[in-house]
Amino acid sequence: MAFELPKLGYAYDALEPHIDAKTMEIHHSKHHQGYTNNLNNAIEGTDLEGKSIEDILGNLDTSNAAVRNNGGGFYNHSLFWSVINPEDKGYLSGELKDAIEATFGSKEEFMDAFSKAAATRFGSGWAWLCVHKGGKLEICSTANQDNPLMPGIGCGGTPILGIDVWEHAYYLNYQNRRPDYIKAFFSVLNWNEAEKRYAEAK
Ligand code: MN3
Repeated sequence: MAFELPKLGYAYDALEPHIDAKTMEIHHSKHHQGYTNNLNNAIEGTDLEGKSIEDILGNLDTSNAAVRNNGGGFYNHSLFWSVINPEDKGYLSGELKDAIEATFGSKEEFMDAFSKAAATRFGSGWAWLCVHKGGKLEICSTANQDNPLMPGIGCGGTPILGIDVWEHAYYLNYQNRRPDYIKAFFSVLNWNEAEKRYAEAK
């Protein structure tokens, strides 16, 4: 069973004005579709075929560039679409609120630290909020399409929030103004999804 591009569950223009429809359309239908196709090609006929993406990334041979880049790209974007889902966004509450306040002091201090990780990732990559077994939170960032699930990349745990800081994620609307795009991300962030992922992963 090959991997399939996940449906967004909302329209390409649903995040306007924070993330524009053209960026969403190209990002989902071209970039994410490309990672999906290339991942399927990379695992076809190998012993990775039929495994879950979490299993593939968690046991990744990081010297396998095709699976590393495209498996990461497939997983990272699937997570990204879900955490910017504009339906039923909710607000920071419950166990995740408690954990964020215990780790970072406040929601605002968490947002500052996460924004800094996203802004200072040189070149293309992602910033993440991860949860370790037991519930401990950590912010980190990864290069390219690397992911905290991958072994030995210095950023562990299960990602529950992620922001794509590749230029293709924001350049049409924000050009070089990555900090403005990071602010926009928080305007569309789906806290209910983060809370759900926290509860499942902790
Ligand atoms: Mn992207």
